[in-house]
Amino acid sequence: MMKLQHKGLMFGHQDDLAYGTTWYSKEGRSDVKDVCGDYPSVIGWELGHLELGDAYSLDSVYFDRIRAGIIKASEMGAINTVSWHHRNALTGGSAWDVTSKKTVASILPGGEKHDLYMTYLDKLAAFMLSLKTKDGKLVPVLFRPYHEHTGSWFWWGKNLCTVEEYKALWRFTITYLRDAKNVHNLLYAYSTDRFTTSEEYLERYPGDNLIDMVAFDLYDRGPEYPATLANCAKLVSKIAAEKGKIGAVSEAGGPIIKNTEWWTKTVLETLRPYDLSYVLVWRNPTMKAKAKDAPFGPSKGCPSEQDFIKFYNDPKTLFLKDIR
Ligand code: BMA
Repeated sequence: MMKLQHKGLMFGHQDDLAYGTTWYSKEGRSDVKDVCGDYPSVIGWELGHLELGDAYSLDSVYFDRIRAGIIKASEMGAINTVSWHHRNALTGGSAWDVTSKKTVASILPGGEKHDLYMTYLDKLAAFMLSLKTKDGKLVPVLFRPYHEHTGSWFWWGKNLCTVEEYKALWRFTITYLRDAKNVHNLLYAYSTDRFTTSEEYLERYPGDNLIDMVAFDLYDRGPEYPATLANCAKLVSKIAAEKGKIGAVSEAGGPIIKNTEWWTKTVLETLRPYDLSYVLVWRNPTMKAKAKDAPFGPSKGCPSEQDFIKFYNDPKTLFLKDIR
């Protein structure tokens, strides 16, 4: 990934192999491949509800399928990244439950929910250690928990915990997974939401010894998007270069039904000047199940299909065939 980040911009898609706008769980199928004939080079997965011991995720994907998909993607030569919208251990609510400012403190050592949090991590560790190829090799995964913390919509967000508590959460989590659970197949990604300065970006950064990738999430919600995306991309690629880390746009998404040149004119032209590892767009919920969520990736017959093919054909973008 360090070398590829100077060669081009990889394309990622959340849950790409799990479901698409019109299908669910079909071996080998991908909305992106339906459109351009190639798979994304980065595949995102979500582990929310693994901590509950459930059979399937909060996005209705069976964990057995996620495991098989991660292994398959790695064997194909793709990079896997995993997010985790795990539940609020203090209130019992979802990751979006921001009713208490004590959740982070409660799961840290000494806190009333610390033991419960360790059971979450035990389940996570077992899952990560089960990611083995046929020849017994552990699959490397870019793990990206506690993201978008410069906003305050998750229980780990900026207004819900102190800087020290947030850093301690990372420190404890990584140390426990690595030293107590012997998990060594993870790279750790720090990923903010929007920010304007390097100081703001790094305010809650847990440290160079813990983090492998510096990234940010940014969705297109209006005309200021290209300028904001350019500024964040400029700052993160600079921080990545200075620290010798991978830099990425860990989540993006735009109004691709209305803005049919979003792929080339907005994303590609804005990110072209920067050496970033990848841009990942969020999921394509199956229309029937979640009609309220718009798809962020392309799909066969969607209005921006031709523009996505242009994006695919541009030498700057790297899909699976480009990195194998
Ligand atoms: C959000 C939405 C939700 C989803 C969550 C976790 O951005 O897509 O529908 O449950 O991510 O993947």
